[in-house]
Amino acid sequence: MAAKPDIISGGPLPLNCGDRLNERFTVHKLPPEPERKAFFAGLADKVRMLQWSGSIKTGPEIMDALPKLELISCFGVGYDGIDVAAASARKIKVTNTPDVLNDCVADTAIALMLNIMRRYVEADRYVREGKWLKAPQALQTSVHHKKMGIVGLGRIGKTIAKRALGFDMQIGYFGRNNQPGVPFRYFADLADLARWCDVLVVITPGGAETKNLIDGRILDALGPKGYLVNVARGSVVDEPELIRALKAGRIAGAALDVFADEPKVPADFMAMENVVMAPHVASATVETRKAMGDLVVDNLIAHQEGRALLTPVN
Ligand code: NAP
Ligand code: 8YV
Repeated sequence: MAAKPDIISGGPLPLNCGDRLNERFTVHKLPPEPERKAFFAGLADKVRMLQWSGSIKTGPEIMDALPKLELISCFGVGYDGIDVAAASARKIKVTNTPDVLNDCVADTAIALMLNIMRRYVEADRYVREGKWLKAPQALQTSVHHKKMGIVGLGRIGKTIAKRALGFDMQIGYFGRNNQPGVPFRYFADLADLARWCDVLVVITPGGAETKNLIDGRILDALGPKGYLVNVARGSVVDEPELIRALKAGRIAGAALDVFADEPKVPADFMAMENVVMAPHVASATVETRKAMGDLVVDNLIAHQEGRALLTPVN
């Protein structure tokens, strides 16, 4: 039997996806940072593929340390940690896991919106802590018939919009392009969208192009009655400015699945009642993580067998 090809694993895959990987490949686990130089040197002659995460900072140094590299198969639709231009320049292919997570991420965006505007997380604590015995919980903010501004109307943004229509919400969006055939109002200026909407949902890619897209100016345009939901990347929001805006009541509240320095979360957020947080779990269901893991493995196997990649990025 032919030897199994060597690959480097940048992290465990969910459920039985790791078994599928082991059946086909000899898997070398990525060690901690200080050991990586020697690790890559030891595998330089053998490794053509990485089972990877788009959040691992992957630039020319890693690519040059593995001169036989042909494919980086990422777990996740976002690949902001990977220098795709550097990969393309070296004819290294990158794949990600689009579409299979649209529904779960959209569900999470809606859940976060409901939780910050209707304060359901606080409501649960309110009952558990016996506060209801003393007084009813304060009134909340309606969601239905409100205006949702979507920053990044892509695959996931459109899935969020579909759900928001079920709440009879009006939808506007911002992106670099006015998308033909989309039945929602396009705002060429993000501040105009923020001013128009009641809740601003951020679902763009991360990376240099979108860094601090949501800054103090946008938060002020959203205003003291406006809510922010971020399911994109922590880097898309100017976090210190968001903290200042929340403290000063310049916006009404924020619901965040992602943070600038995950898994570290600023202590300021912990103390605020007008913040709801989740530990980057928008896609984290058994069903969706399995579909993502399978796609990662399917791309690796397709490449190994000389077939077309299922979900190429470049
Ligand atoms: P997508 O289909 O590529 O959509 C991205 C959207 O963002 C597009 O509508 C694009 O529109 C817009 N966009 C891109 N660059 C922009 C820029 N510089 N300024 C403004 N808008 C920009 O991607 P997707 O599959 O929906 O995923 C979007 C992102 O969600 C991922 O990259 C990832 O960062 C994040 N995500 C987070 C989680 C989580 O667990 N929280 C899970 C999955 C995904 P234009 O091209 O017209 O600008
Ligand atoms: C994952 C994500 O949590 O797909 C993405 O871009 O952010 C999430 O689905 C992440 O990629 C895996 O850790």
